[in-house]
Amino acid sequence: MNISKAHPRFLSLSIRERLANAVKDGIMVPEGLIAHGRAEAFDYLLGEKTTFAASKATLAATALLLTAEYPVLSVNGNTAALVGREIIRLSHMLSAPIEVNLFHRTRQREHVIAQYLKRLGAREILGTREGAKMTIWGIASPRREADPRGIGRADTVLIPLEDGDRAEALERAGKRVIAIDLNPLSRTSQAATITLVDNVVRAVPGLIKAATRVRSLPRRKLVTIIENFDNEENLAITIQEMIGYLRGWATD
Ligand code: PTJ
Repeated sequence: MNISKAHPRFLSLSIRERLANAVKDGIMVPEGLIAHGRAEAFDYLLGEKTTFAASKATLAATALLLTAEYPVLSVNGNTAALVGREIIRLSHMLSAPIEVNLFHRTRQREHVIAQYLKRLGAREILGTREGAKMTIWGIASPRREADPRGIGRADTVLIPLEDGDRAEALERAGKRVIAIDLNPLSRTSQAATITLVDNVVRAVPGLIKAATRVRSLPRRKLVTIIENFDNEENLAITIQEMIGYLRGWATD
């Protein structure tokens, strides 16, 4: 469909179109459309913008990624479809491998997503069935399969659009977890070390921008940024931001 750029919901409509095509191409599962719809509702409650709390989390997450010994970027169908290009750029900036990790895991989808990301410029994609030989215990889905060269040995993992099981299990395995999830109430958001309550289409470009800005800072400054961040407190601020936004509508 040809969506007019003049349409007030152009961005949202074109993202939906991109996702519908990603389902046709086998990158995304139809369930991913439902997940996206729910996230859109949360995005509305934030005014569809990156809030103060999300910016703070983005900075702390960037500091965590830059100081990590072995950061890994995990990618599922929705993430590949929405920000495949940006994830590759971030992976180059951080020298961090990309690993495909799917809830609705099939060999075919792993392959389709890996090929898609390679066409966009990724050098190597970990986590395809031959590589995902390790098990992360405590995950009740095929997300438990991990690549020993990637998430298996990572000390820090970026997990956009996840389910709570894996966030909790990765934390239990001693890894630091950065989540991107528009739902501040989700188990993922609550379990992560740092949660970016932001749309992934803004959050990943935000990480790239922040990394460009702070990557030359001395390590101790980056560590101070991390130490000054409290995820629980930041999620509470996010909920206050939602309430404040709604109050604005109620009183206008
Ligand atoms: O590609 P697969 O097989 O790994 O499947 C991907 C989905 C997303 C279907 C799967 O991981 C799933 O079912 O996830 P959940 O449990 O629905 O959780 C996804 C979370 O991501 C929800 O809390 C959504 O609010 C959030 N989310 C979805 N789209 C976005 C988002 N958060 C930020 N930006 C989005 N665009």
